[in-house]
Amino acid sequence: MQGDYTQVVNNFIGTNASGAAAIANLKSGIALNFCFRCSIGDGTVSGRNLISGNIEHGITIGPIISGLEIKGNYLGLQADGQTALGNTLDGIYSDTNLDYPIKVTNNFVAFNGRNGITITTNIGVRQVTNNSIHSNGALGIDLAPKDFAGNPIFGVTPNDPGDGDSGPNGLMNFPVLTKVVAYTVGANTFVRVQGSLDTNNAGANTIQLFLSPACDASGHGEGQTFLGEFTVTIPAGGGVVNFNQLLNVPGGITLNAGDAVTATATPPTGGGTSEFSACIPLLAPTLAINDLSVNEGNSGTTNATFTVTLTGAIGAVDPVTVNYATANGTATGASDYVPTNGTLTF
Ligand SMILES: [Ca+2]
Ligand SMILES: [Ca+2]
Ligand SMILES: [Ca+2]
Repeated sequence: MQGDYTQVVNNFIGTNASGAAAIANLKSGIALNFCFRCSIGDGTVSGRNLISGNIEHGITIGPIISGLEIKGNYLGLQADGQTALGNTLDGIYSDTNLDYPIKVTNNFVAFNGRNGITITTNIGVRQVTNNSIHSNGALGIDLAPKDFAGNPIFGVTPNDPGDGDSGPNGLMNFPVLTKVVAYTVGANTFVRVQGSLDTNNAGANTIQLFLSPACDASGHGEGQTFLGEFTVTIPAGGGVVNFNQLLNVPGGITLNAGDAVTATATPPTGGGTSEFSACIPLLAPTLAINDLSVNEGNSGTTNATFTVTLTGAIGAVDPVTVNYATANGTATGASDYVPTNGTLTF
């Protein structure tokens, strides 16, 4: 694809007319080469492209000579948006060495044979936000610097202290999640997320949080469901900043204890996004009360002590309050024991 102001919308590329089976292009579905002000998809359902089943990548980004937007497409899925029809290699393979920004937003990138999105070159910012990325063969987002022979080095790129390293997207450090807890309050669902970001990108970095049914085999994310975002302000000169954020989760998202939570970090003013963080399991507070038996005896009273244990909660930041009351079983209130009730706060 070349030319000026080219907009690609509402196509099936690499599939049959129903979008349910591959009629593969022998290379990538779309290859961009010196495109000026081009866009693929426009973020609407009617403008969505289905780019699946191709022999190489869904989209190969070669040299571009202005900003590029890839928005709202299916890459590696059938037209139903759920069933696998992966491109053989990556959903998106970005290999342009020209300093123009790329925005990849609101796409569904799944079931591709290798990475969801690969970013290889050291120049330009490649912003990857608000996508659903899951079930790809390797990583969700892979910042893949090239070796001396010009071949990308794939795999999780570890964080470096201070983030002074350079490479694709500056090898932006991913957030480190330490605890994510789900809370339901009435009809609202929240997550409390704790962790840290270590980078030299001063200012408001955006952390996006994602949920997946299971962690990727790499131990790091993909991210199937976007849960929300917040910013972490890094001081001038860089540093490690801890975060402790309560997010209101949009309706319609089911949170299950044990789901894999991951995050990405995007530097201020639309900088280049990190790889996904390591996964941590979503916690949900649970209460347990010990079993107890006491000998009634024939006179006097015997105290019965019940221990209520709370696990999976944050603690003082989000106190948990629970009502308790005794109820009859084999013992009867008033004649066998003194009924009681009250409130416990942890
Ligand atoms: Ca990498
Ligand atoms: Ca880094
Ligand atoms: Ca860096």
